[in-house]
Order: sequence, then structure tokens, then C-alpha cells
Amino acid sequence: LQKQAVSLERLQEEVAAMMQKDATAGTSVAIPVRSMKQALASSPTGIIAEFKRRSPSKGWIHETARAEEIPAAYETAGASAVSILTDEKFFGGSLQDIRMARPLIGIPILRKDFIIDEYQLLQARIVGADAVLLIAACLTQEECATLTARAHALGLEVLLEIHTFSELAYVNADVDMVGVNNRNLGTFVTDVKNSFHIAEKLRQIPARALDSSDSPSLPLLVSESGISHPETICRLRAAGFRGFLIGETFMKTRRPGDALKDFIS
Ligand code: IGP
Repeated sequence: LQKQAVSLERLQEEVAAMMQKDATAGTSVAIPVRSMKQALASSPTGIIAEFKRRSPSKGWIHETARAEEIPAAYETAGASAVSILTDEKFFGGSLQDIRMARPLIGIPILRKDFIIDEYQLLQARIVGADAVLLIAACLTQEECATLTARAHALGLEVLLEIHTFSELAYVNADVDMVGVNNRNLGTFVTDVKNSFHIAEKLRQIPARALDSSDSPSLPLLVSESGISHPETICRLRAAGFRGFLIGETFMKTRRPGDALKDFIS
């Protein structure tokens, strides 16, 4: 499925037909959507294990990584969800990676990409993603709200990524999860302290309260990037985080599934 190879209208029709069949049959013809938020809230690890072959800061991390193998190994090792980078240029991924992984695993899949339009949401739904990432730094608040509504209409959950205090203005109860990126997108430097600082700020804004007490109506808090020690997860949990997005720590090893297993045990 190449970007823009099919018209927006064509994709809309395909998804509508899929959802219509589901509604009339009462069973799922379309690939069912799993709730990532629920998976994170209810499973013991809360780890979103990421599949990526390269990154802008590190270059190739795991050039030959196979989408038929690693997501399934992550699930067996205890991941609560899998994040799959579909950006080709910077991360060496593709939608095909989600398509391959989907039938092989039961846990939710996050489409990780620079999403700026509805077309990409439709692609995500068609290949079998359960949730999408929306990055505050790439979108206006209005675009973010529109894309969130569109994603929900397709049955996809939204992980809103913020990095700075000023992006706290994007946080609202419509998004399913809020991810604090510990990586500075300008310098690529990661610092987990960012998660603690932002969580602290969020606590001071009651209207932007987050779910750390299993209140399903509020967004669940996720910490992203630069996590390399299990002990960090304990501290993040104490600060209210329930999801932990980890890529490089696992992908830089020869067997990422085993690396996750060791990390957890
Ligand atoms: C994973 P790390 O440091 O564990 O490999 O980070 C993930 O958080 C990172 O890949 C990421 C990302 C993004 C990638 C966070 N936000 C936005 C691309 C686009």
C-alpha cells in the first residue's frame, strides 16, 4: 500500500465497507480493533515494545529486522502492546510491517509515523493498526482535534505525544493516551526527567488530570524514549505513568524479544 497510490475516496470506501459488514454481520469482518489503553492499564508490564530498523539519530539499528518475527517475540516476552514505525525514510519501516505482524499477534499495534492527514489514518486501519500516534509538534491544536475525532470514527485509539510545557495545551480528555517524549526532537538527546517534569505540571492543571487511578474517561500517561533500565519504569509508575515505550534498548540487540524478556525478569 503505497502512500497516495490509492485515492482518499477509495480508501474511505474500503474502510466504510469493512465497517458496514461488521455492523450487519454482528461479527468482525474487518480486522478487530483492540484497545491499547485497556491493554496498558490491565497488563502487568505496560511495556509498548517498538519495532524500528533505524532512527535519524543512530542510523541503522537492526537493518535486517523481520516484522514476521520480532513483534511476536515481543508478545511472548510480555509486551502489552507493540509500536511499529512505518516511516520509510528515517526509520526504515513500511505499512507492510504492520500487515505482516497483525495476524501473528494478539496485542494492540500502534502505527508510529508522522501523521498529518486522514489518509494515513485510513491506511492504519486497513493494515490492522489499533492506535495511532499524533505528535503535537507536527500539528496545530485544531488539526489534532480533527484527527482525533477521525481516528475515533474509524475505531482507532489516539496516543498524543507532547515534549514541552507549552504543548500541555494540546492535552484534553478526548485523547486516549498522552505520551511524554523524553527525546528532544531538535538535538535527539533523551532525558527521562522530562517525563517527571511534565507529569508534575499536569498534576497542577486539574482540568488536564490524567488516569493513574484506572478512571477510564481520562487519558492514560505514557513515557516515551530513552528508557534502558527496569528501575526507571518503577519510578515512572510511581509518578503516574502506566505505559512505557521502549525501542532502541531492545532493537539494538540481536534478539529483541529476548532482550525484553531479560529486561522484565
Ligand atoms: C522509542 P527509544 O529511545 O526507546 O528508541 O524510543 C520511541 O519513543 C521513539 O522511537 C519515538 C519516536 C517518536 C519515533 C518517540 N516519538 C516520534 C518517531 C516519531
